[in-house]
Amino acid sequence: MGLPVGLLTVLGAAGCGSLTGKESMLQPAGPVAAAQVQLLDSSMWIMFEIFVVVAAVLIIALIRFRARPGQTALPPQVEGNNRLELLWTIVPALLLALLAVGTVKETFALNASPTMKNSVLVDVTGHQFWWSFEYPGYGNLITANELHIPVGKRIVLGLTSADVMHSFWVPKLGGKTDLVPGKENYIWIEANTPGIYYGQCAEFCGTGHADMRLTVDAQTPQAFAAWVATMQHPVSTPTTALAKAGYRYFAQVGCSTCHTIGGTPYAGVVGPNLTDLTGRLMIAANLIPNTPANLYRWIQDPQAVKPGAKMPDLHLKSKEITALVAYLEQLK
Ligand SMILES: [Cu+2]
Repeated sequence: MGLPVGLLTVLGAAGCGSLTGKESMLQPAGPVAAAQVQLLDSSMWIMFEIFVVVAAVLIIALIRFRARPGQTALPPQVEGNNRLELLWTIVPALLLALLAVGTVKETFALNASPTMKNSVLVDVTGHQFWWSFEYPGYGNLITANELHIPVGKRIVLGLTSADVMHSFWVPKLGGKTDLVPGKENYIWIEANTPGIYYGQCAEFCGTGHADMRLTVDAQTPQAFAAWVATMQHPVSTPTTALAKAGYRYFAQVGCSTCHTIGGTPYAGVVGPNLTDLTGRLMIAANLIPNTPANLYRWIQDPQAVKPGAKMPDLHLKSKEITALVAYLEQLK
């Protein structure tokens, strides 16, 4: 990382930490983000050098041509200087051309298509205010808000929206690209090392926009294969009496109208797919940790947890919520 971007990082760290935090694009963790920060770094360098030259010329002019004591007349007025005019036209043009070369080169390198070789395709759909991830190459398995990917592999994302415009952005891996209703945009990302990478919708999409978060769980190929296997054979049959009651309530009170649970007849598509719910770190699009107490709170009054959430308050009784939580806690 160069000096200008380094300075920016220090300033950012002193201000709010967002430049060095878990959503820092200045700490790339994959080739796409690395190429993008490289581009930022080179343009910052160019601008930093221009700043130094302009500031130096300004300071010299201020000192050298300042008004001296006893000087009353105006200094000689000059107008036009062909050599200077040429210089400050050609130099910026050359610098911009230099930047254009890098930008165009990276734009082509980062171009993605669903037929890209040696890649995993994931169809991403933005919803107010959560994310759906579908894997066409793995029997169309679907998950929500936590994208699982194998490390060291190109992940091609086909981005679209079910309602309004959203924008996919995982700063440490790359982005940001719009999800437009009725259109599919393609980008690719790749993670170098296993870990959790944090992202956020980057296009204002309504009340719940700030809480439309996501994570990318980059896994070793073995761990990813294990996750795929679990998803393809989900555990969805309730075992305890309470969970069995929860399973029935899921249809009776209306949860199944919106949610799908793999391995059951529940196939709603309005809300997030809950098949691997216990495997998720967070709920409500990565807003609160996935604990039974939080799940209870969320089902009881979604708006109180996440203002603007489309999940309705069904005015459920406490015994219904307790049973639903018991059932949902068994899903994996
Ligand atoms: Cu948004």
